[in-house]
Amino acid sequence: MNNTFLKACRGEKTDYTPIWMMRQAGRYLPEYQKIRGNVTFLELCKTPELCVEVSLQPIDILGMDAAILFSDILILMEAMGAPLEFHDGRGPVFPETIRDQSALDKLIVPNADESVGFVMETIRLLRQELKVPLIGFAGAPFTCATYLIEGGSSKVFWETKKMMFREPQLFHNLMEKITESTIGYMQAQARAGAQALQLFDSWAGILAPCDFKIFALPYVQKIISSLKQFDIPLIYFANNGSTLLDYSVESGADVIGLDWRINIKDAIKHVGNKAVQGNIDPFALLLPEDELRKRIGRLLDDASSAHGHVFNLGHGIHQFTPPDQAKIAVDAVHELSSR
Ligand code: 1CP
Repeated sequence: MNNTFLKACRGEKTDYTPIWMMRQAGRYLPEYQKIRGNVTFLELCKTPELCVEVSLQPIDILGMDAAILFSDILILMEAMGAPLEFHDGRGPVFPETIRDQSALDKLIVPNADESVGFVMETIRLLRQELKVPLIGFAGAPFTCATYLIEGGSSKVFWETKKMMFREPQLFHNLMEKITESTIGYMQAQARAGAQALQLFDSWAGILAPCDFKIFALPYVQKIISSLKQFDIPLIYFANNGSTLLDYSVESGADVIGLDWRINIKDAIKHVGNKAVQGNIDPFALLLPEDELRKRIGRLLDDASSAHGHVFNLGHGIHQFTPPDQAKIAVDAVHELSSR
């Protein structure tokens, strides 16, 4: 068993810096596309045997030090009773938006083992196959709320911010319900065998720090504290979150995910005795090999003072990234960090 990732999360000494990449199981891999060619995205998410296969691909093909469960943050929203559609090229769509109390009242707090049992089955099956640790995940409540309120992806988040500022109580009620659901969901993942859990807050960076503190952070803290009993590393990643870094630390997570917009050395000064995860620009994978290796070497140096460093991209790997370039990065991290 290769436990390098778990050790780095706990700030223990490792023989080399472990690496995985956010969204590593996905569209940039031809092997993923082959499977995805035969099923819709939602069918794929609900078929444990196929989820296992695509979760294993980046481990087998690229040599990542951790696997992440193949699923999507929006699967839980569907289990809460929000019909979910995925349209090729347009991304997720929630035709029934949540913009008033009566729509919110129709959402439920699901029993995760029953309503998304396929996720737990995927975790159990993966644990039998894997020789590296398995990361489970969920979307952070604020990020999930934006999809429910907007009815899908958004650029300006008009409806979300309108609700926050005009009907704050309604917004908090929605956050409360998503939080309760997420606690049940992540606890079920831990019981099924997830060895670390990550909360993805992809849209946290659209918030002013004062609003993040009131409308998002308390819910992240509630989820994190409900997971401490499992004694597994908890990772919080706020995308575009450099200005929220001190609050990310207050989340209670053991590992602070960093996007590429901050120098990791500066970030480490803020995180105290927690580990960091990140943070190379996903597009830097397009650099010529020698420059990519140099950049990785610099990042490893900059992170040398961290109390545990998990190498990652600053956000998800882009779908058009050549897999060979991802492989160069994995090998470079292993080689340049080996001690
Ligand atoms: O066509 C396809 O095959 C669907 C593409 C795809 C994939 C491969 C989507 C649609 N989701 C996923 C998998 C996925 N999503 C994983 C798999 C595990 C991994 O390898 O990491 C994970 C962790 C997610 C999480 C996710 N989904 C996030 C958080 C992370 C991030 O990237 O910020 C978000 C915001 C989503 C929503 C989502 N899922 C898919 C799309 C197109 C979107 C919308 C993104 C947007 O609004 O811009």
